[in-house]
Amino acid sequence: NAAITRTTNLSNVTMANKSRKRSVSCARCLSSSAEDAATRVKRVSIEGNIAVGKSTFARLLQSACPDWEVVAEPVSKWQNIDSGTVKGTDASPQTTVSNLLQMMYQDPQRWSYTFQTFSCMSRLRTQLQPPPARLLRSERTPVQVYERSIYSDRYIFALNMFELGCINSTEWAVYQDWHSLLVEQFGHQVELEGIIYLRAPPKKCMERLGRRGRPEEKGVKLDYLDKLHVQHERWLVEKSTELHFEKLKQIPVLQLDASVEFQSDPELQEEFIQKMKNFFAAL
Ligand code: UDP
Ligand code: D5M
Ligand code: MG
Repeated sequence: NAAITRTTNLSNVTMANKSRKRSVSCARCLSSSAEDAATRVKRVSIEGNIAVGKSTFARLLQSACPDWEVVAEPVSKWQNIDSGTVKGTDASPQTTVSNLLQMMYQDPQRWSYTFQTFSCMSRLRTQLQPPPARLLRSERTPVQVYERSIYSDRYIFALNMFELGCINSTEWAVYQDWHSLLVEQFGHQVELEGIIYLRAPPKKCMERLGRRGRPEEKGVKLDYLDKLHVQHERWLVEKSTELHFEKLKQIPVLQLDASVEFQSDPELQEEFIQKMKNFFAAL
């Protein structure tokens, strides 16, 4: 059932890689021999609704091939923000830890904008990390796979928060201004060569969300997953979301049907991995 949607041709990809080379070398401070190696590393993100199975799929990829490196979503950072020291009852200082993920779900009007700033900064930080030496030494097609990206932050979550009224029009204008500036300034370092879209009906995601039982997500309703599903479809399938970055408009998208129980099915896993190999080889 999976279909490959290719929205760019290979010559575009080659040209983009050449133009990427110079900025990769200077911004990541690599030697000229490492420069070629870094340029060869492809970067893709796994996108999809909450609990569709991205982390499960990412673990599968990580164990399938030593030339692939998976970068997990920094959820634990959002759950544990060191918000400074306060005086304890015995006058000794105590560290307070905030759970911004929980705060956002409990009071979206108050915390959505703050969450978007922190989520985007933490993803940017990971997208700016140079590839590990193991990938630079690889003889084959080395790939870095990110669980979501600074692009889904904006074109899925922040946009949805704005449409729901949890981010007001002033916050949305400010958000878009600094997001565009960051993407433009960091240029090729934050570009992706491909996107893997794990797709499943929102009801299936709801079922998996319940099974996972993350405490902060207890109040998440099917209606919220429906809305996020529509955002994914607009961006990655219908291509009707207004995008602000040329490269992103051209990006190849591999769509995988994640409604099947791939976690416990070795044959399905093998099928997915073969599709990954073909997709990566064509980037
Ligand atoms: N899961 C499942 N079958 C699958 C894939 C995932 O039951 O084929 C479960 C998985 O064990 C977890 C939940 O669905 O309990 C959500 O998966 P994951 O955390 O990977 O989703 P993500 O939010 O990262 O997309
Ligand atoms: O996503 C992890 C959790 O974090 C899930 O509850 C969705 C939430 N999330 C991730 N990114 C964002 C942004 N940018 N805004 C709001 N909420 C976000 P999971 O799909 O479980 O891996
Ligand atoms: Mg996950």
